[in-house]
Amino acid sequence: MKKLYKKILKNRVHQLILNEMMKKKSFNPVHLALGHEGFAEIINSILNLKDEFILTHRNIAFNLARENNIKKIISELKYLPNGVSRGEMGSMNMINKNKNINYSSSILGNNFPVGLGASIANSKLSKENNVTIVVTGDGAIEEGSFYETLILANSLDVPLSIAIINDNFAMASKISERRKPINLEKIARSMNLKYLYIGHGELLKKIQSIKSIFSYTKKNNKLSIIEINLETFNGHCGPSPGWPDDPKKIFIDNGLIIKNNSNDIIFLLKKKLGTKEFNKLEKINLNYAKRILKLY
Ligand SMILES: Cc1ncc(C[n+]2csc(CCOP(=O)(O)OP(=O)(O)O)c2C)c(N)n1
Ligand SMILES: [Mg+2]
Repeated sequence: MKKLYKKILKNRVHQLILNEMMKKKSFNPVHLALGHEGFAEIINSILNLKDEFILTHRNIAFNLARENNIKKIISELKYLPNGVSRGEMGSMNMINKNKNINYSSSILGNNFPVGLGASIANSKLSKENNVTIVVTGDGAIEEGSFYETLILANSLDVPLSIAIINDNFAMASKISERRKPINLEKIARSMNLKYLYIGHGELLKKIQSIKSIFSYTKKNNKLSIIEINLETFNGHCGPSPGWPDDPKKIFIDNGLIIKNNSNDIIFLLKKKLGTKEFNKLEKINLNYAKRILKLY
């Protein structure tokens, strides 16, 4: 467990490093995922390297979970040949074929059918049965392709899992400003699909349930849905027209915790690890960040 906690802390410090670099305009704005670290690291720790990830514009927490080498991620953001994707994909479409992240799309909803195709390749067209995970958001499930993919994936019996990160946020809007609620549990029940709900601050208590749903999907070739409610601490995509301060109000010098409540997984980890152990690990991470930031 401690190994996982350390990885979550590392994911946070890596994103804080990118945030500081963004303030200096070291690369184009990145859709940071501050607040998503725990979910990304837990999923990465459960799935193996042969399982395939199909991501969105906000892919950074998963890319950092799969590729621990921040220098390769920074190179990708700078479009350099030693980046995770030879500097050809940049931020919103960042993939990493060596880590089986084979598709990330800036076009909302367009990764659902791609993920379904990948899951066919990973099961029916393969001797093995590997899980494909499509990650998406509360905004992207408003696209028709989400529902089409549910229907077809359910009919085809494939080891596909769709993870919906519900941060009640899309560009600048809350769900209530855009649409009526969508009850994913009821949709899943109506289609006889397994569905797992993770509420705010519940993630660390649901690790076993996440393991179980993936193992069900893999064993039975059945589509499953995971919905997590969490808070994204940054705004849409870094300093850019419309969001000039995003996320300039977050400073690495303030430490790894962004919010002093249970919405922040790092705050929860401090409670789990105890203040003394947490402070020690935080110091190690912040010194590491200083060394990395000096290089650029
Ligand atoms: C087809 C399409 N429509 C609109 C957009 C513009 N757009 C980019 S991100 C975004 C909101 C996405 O919200 P969500 O899926 O909840 O992801 P989040 O940014 O919260 O992680 C929108 C509308 C787009 N990229 N693609
Ligand atoms: Mg969202």
